[in-house]
Amino acid sequence: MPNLKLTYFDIHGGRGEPARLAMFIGGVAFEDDRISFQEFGANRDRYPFKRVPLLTIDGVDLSQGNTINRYVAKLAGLYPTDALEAAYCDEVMDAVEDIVSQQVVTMSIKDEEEKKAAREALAEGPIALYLRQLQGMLEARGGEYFADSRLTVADLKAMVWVRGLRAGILDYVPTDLADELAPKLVEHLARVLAHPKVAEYYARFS
Ligand SMILES: N[C@@H](CCC(=O)N[C@@H](CS)C(=O)NCC(=O)O)C(=O)O
Repeated sequence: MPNLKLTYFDIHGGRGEPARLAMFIGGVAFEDDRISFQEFGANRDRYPFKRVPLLTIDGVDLSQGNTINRYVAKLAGLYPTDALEAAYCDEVMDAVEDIVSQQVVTMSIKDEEEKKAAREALAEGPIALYLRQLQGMLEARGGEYFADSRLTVADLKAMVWVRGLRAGILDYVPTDLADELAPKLVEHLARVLAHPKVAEYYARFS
């Protein structure tokens, strides 16, 4: 097994969280390099594209959250070997990445009224669309997991997004939006959080 170090913010969400979870679930040893926003700012130039997450594999950098997710999920046994199931898994991860990118745009809005308007439009438009669409995909795959009829890294990526919405990480986006528009995704969130290793992972931080 290569020597692995995952560098990401010290938060329970975001683009680095699915890879941390996947490695923990699969018993893949890694250095969990949690950095503060200040440390990131001071070392920004060291990261590829000046962004994180960053996975260092035997000292060599690998960037891009979903690329990292796929790689570590293969090591952890959380990525389908069947080509079509792998595509279903990728589809969900890329869809979540789409909506996260749209959310991030609103984070730099300084004016509070402007931010409120942008977030309300986001909630009514893109977030509602992605919640409904992802719920439809889950139902199309049997209703329990997004791919391979078992827990995969796609479930971790979707869970982290829905968990963040319900936790209120985005001011002006109602925390019950997922419950209202996509109750099956909320059930999915509960299912993933109840996985013994996921529960153990979050219990370490409470
Ligand atoms: N396409 C990249 C985007 C990475 C990204 O934007 N990361 C954010 C944190 S989640 C970041 O480093 N932001 C710092 C900045 O934009 O200055 C990926 O999927 O990993």
